[in-house]
Amino acid sequence: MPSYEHLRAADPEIYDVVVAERRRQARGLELIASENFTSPAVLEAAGSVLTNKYAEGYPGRRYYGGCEHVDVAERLAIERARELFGAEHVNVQPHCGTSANMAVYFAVLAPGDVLMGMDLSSGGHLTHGHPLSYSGRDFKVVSYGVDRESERIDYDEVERLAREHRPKLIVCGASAYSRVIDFARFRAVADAAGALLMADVAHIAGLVAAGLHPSPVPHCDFVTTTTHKTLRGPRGGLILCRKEHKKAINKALFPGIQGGPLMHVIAAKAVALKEASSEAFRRDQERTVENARALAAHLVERGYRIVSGGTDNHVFLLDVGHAGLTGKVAEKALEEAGITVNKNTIPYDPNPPLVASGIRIGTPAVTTRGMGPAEMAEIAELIAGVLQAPDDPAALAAVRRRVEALTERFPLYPDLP
Ligand code: DSN
Repeated sequence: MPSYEHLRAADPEIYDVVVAERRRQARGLELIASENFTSPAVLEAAGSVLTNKYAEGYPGRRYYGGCEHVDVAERLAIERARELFGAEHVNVQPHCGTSANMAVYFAVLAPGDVLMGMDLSSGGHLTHGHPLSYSGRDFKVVSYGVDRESERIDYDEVERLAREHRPKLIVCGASAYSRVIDFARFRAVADAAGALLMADVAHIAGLVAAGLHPSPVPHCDFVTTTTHKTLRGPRGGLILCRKEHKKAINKALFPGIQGGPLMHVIAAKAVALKEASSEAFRRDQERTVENARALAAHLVERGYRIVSGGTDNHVFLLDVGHAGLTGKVAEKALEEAGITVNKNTIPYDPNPPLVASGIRIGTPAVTTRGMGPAEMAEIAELIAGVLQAPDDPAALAAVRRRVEALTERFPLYPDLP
């Protein structure tokens, strides 16, 4: 593990930031559904000398000399991702999920083409066609949401929209949706509309790798993901695709939208992908889902409303509007008590995104720390304690003390300063 002694000597201010953030992570309850804690091995690869190397191009076809070692890292990352997900082709260079999605769009769409994706306010993502993102600016966007009653994707409605608007590309996948996504049904919709199909599995990639969520790979032309959420790798992205799209994808990413790949991050992705093929990882993903179900059920027992009534995966939305609060107030009060979540719109939310009526809760990070069913009962009690008294500093301080006692029992990176 790095000791940070050089950083401490050279730049005490940044050293202090790193130490303070490490302490925040260790002493708080991390319930942001898109965050996780990488292994020490991933941290070491990401902090290695590979950061010094320029390697524009792809393994064996670089624009720089001296790439013989980073080529090995990139080939290992590609091979491991191909095997883990059963994909025909993998590009491991996207710096993030947004650039992975951009590469797919730029590979197959021209400005003005019709792109169909899930509405952000129903659980989709900015890059699935939101007007503030490049995806909503360059393409003609048709959005689908969830059914008002069931709060689940209405596949008949998706098919109706697709037949009517004939998108060139349909995007499925979400950042705040707690139910299984039926990729086979999306394929049928895409075929009926003559569209290509892309799944963005950034949130559920770890579950897919562990066989706990149906894989999109057999059904989709493209699959994109980030590597740092349930997959528990470094911050970054991946693109999986059918082999006929290999050339277009590689070209769209580099030189299309990115320059030099982050070789230290690609090496760390390789490490994470190796870890993700282990039985221990599979078991952790299973526990992540069990914990999410248990936490949601405990909150329901306490009278809270969960969007769609529960969860099949690692995440759920708690309707705090139902408890007379806003997401903004709930997020802030929970943060003061040492519990980190993010405010999130719920389907058909009357509030704007910066206020929102929900909070998004996820269990990947607490599960990585080793927490299980008993801790989920306690966390539900702590969340309820905050939501019942969001303006009471004494109540929040009391919860914070309990959060610190709980997290002390599950040490995080004990070897780091
Ligand atoms: N920021 C990611 C998330 O929290 O889901 C999406 O980009």
